[in-house]
Amino acid sequence: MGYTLAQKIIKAHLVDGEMVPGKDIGLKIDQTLTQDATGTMAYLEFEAMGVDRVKTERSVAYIDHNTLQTGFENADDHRYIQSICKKHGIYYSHPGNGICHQVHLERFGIPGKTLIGSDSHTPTGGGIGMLAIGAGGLDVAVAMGGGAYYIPMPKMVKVELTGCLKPFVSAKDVILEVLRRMSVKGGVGKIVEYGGEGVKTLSVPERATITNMGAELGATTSIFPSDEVTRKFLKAQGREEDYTPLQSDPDAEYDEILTIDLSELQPEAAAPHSPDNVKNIADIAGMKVDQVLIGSCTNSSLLDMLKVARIFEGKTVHPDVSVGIAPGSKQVLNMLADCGALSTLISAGARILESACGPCIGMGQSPNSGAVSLRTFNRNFEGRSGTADAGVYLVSPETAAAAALTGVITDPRTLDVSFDDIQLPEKFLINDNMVDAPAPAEEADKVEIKRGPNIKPFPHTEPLLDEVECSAILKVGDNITTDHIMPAGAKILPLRSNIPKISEHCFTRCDEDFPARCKREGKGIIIGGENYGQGSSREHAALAPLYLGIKAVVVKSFARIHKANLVNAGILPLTFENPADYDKITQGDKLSLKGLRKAVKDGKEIVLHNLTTGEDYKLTCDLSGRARDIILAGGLLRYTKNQHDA
Ligand code: MIC
Ligand code: SF4
Repeated sequence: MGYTLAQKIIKAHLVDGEMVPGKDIGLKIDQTLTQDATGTMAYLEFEAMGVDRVKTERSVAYIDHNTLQTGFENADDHRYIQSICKKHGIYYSHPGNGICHQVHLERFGIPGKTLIGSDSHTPTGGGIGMLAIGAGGLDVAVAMGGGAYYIPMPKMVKVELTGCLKPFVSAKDVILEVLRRMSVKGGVGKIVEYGGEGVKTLSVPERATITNMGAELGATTSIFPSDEVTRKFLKAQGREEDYTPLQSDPDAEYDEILTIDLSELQPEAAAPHSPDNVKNIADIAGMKVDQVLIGSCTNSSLLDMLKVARIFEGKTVHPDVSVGIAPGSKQVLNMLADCGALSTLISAGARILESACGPCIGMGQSPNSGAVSLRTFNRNFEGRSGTADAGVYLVSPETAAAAALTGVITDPRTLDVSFDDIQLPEKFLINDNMVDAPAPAEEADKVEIKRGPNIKPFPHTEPLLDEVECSAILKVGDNITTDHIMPAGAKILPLRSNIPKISEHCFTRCDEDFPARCKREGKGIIIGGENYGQGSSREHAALAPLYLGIKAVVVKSFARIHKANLVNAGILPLTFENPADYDKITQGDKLSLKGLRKAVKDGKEIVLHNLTTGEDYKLTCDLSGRARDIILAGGLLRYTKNQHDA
């Protein structure tokens, strides 16, 4: 039997385990990336491991999330990360150089290599045939130290693309269609591979839009073959030597196959408040729009921006719409300036934003009350924009630009413009002057680490307790996102390197009193529904609950990265054997767990006793052997230290 593309890369990087779906595998990691909102914590963890130089082929730290500097905190974190990079062998991408995923694709990604990043949209790299996976900061720290990265061996899904996109239907509509069919939890435990004749018709930036937003499927990653289109892209980036052709074997077997005829797709939108709430634009056309934002790691390539500029040529944006545009990287912005397209965007009345995440993570540009905001981004979770009652629609750049002009949701196919002459350049503008190389190893000793007063150490952890008696301190429903657990936004993000402080905001979007209640009770168990912890890779969604005394999270099912983050933090992730038991627990019930250490060690079922009702519920602790050892040790940092000390 032949191998799928992802299986080939996994096989070439396998250092532990067997390639049997669901069984844990350890992968050698070639490259890592971090961004600043997760990076400070990841580097504190890296420092705690006591490794001098990174052991990867390439590690890059990007500053793109916390770029709104309303106090000293973010700037201090940037300085800290810059000094860490210099000392420990990591490349440092300055603020202004662009969004991590866009820049990594342009300048560092290599087909066939493995990449993990402390950001859930790391799969953007799948656009050039990398096995690129989002992970918690601690996993990235371990990989930088030369340790393997562990995941359950995913199942393989093939998306067979046929035909070719019609004008004004774009890559965003492809991934929205996949989301419509698979849902936000349809990809959990799976890798999505794109194949078929239609692949050839998609450029690398278009492929990257699709793999980027594969994160919203809950998939481990998504990947495209590396082919002539990839070679041309790398050549245009002055990196043809990084090209290797890669594809799945003709007789590769997939667990699931989906077929999409590109020529049948229509412009689509993910309506509030979930990326899989997909509607046809034609069905929602005419709705009044208050804000249009174009950018984010999903849709901020040169190609996207050139199309928007073409739509805006000689026009003025609608007076009732606030239009913001954030080109994804310095390369994109520079090239837009050089070809005059930037001037077109400015003339039309767009607000040009920094090449950074910005509004996508609630760093500014919160829309007006009750607004309809059209965004080319990848997440539209309630409240993420910073305006609690705003409704965010996720759309393609073409659809966003059309609405920016008309003031209402508009099918871009009704526009009277042509993209026929818009193509990727033969040569991109290459200027890496905002990426600092690290100091040579022999000078590393001289580099001083700069720590600001907001940077607080990793919270205290302890080996798993054998018994826990505490209340169901919070009960939440299905599809709880990490934005619910640990909200972001301009006010809270500067606290990412200060767990005691950031924990005061934990779950406050669902329940204002949660942090105070945790402090009063000292410990607790969280009860949740399906797909608990979907979305971001932020380990803060595990570290803040850890700091607040959460001992276990009992749910119907988990999202992958968050479950791994709970394990890494030493919080017990448990699932109901019978999902109906979820309904029998009321917030505030007194609960008890006994004989935990032995049950976890032996992989046996655990009984949750409800002291308030007298009932028992059977729970599963579905973890690999290594994950069980991590939980027993009290988290990955303790586990790694114990291993070093042994
Ligand atoms: C996001 O899109 O939610 C983020 C902000 O990029 C996160 C990382 C973070 O919370 O810092 C992600 O996707 O992992
Ligand atoms: Fe940044 Fe948004 Fe992409 Fe997250 S999804 S990396 S916040 S642009």
